[in-house]
Amino acid sequence: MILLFKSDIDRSDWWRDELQLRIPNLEVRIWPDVGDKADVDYALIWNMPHGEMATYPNLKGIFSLGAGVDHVLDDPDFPRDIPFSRVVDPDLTQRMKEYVVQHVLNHHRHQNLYDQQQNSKIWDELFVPAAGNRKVGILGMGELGASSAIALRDLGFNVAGWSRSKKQIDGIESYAGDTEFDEFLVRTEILVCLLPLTPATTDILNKDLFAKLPKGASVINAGRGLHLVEEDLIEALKSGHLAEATLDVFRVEPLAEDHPFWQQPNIRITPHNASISDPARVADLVAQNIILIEAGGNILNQVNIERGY
Ligand code: NDP
Ligand code: OXD
Repeated sequence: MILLFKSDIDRSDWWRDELQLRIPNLEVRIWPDVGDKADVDYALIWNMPHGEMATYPNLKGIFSLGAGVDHVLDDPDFPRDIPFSRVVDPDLTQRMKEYVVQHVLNHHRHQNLYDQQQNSKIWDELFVPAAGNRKVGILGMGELGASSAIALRDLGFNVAGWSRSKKQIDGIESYAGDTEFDEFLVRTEILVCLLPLTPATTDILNKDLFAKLPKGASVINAGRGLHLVEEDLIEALKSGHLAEATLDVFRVEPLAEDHPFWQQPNIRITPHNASISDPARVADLVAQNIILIEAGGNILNQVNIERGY
């Protein structure tokens, strides 16, 4: 049995070891060293060049290396009839929860301003409202958004979420669809984007959205870079309407050295590390799905290709 592996991060040996530990008869071929493409049964991939996946005639299953699948579905030639899964895993969720809590707390407690004050040796205590009076809003209430919302609720924040369908989560206000979008935005002081990238969500973090947030709001984007219209963010920060932003994902990654975001004192940048797939955990999921496919069953965490996430 042969699995094709492609990642942007150079940890192929680690992945191979974890996969072979679970499926000893699995041969792992690291892209682009794939040999005869007709031999390949499965693919575990991230950011494959467009057109490539259509050139493997005998694939039985494709697995995304991450939770997001935009890196695959933006390929017009992607074979849509083959079972395709993404990562849904408590460890990946935990890491995202940590990121969201860390950066919501940074904004809530003015950490960015204190960092700037420290650089200038300024001792100036800034008022922080009680968590219960701080309104956090989560765009995208799926695996990652809902868990992050619950973690923030449990810290005492006033939390709401926005998604396509209504959610029933204790103590978290649910807004759904276009008709409830504005109502969600006007109440949100710290906005966290955990949406998947689809045609409907591309460029969603734009000047119209920023204008609906209350003055002084902050934005955290851990979804995808293409959610954000970068020049609109810079404008909203420069005008003072938005106070700060934390960005983990960018339209082009790595962020270019001459990108204006690096110079913006009220933008905190992290290098797409909000969460990450642990090879041992994902190898478990891949092994389970291979067993299910070989037995003729349905795979776990199947992507709804029509919906786009
Ligand atoms: P899910 O598919 O579980 O959740 C997606 C959520 O977004 C759902 O609540 C869905 O609504 C909502 N949604 C989708 N489209 C729309 C829309 N048009 N309008 C309103 N709501 C919408 O995804 P995950 O939580 O697992 O992951 C979310 C994203 O996080 C990934 O796609 C990826 O881009 C990003 N990510 C980033 C990482 C990082 O390190 N920065 C790491 C991992 C993921 P509904 O529930 O009604 O379907
Ligand atoms: C993912 C990511 O989608 O790391 O898992 O961005």
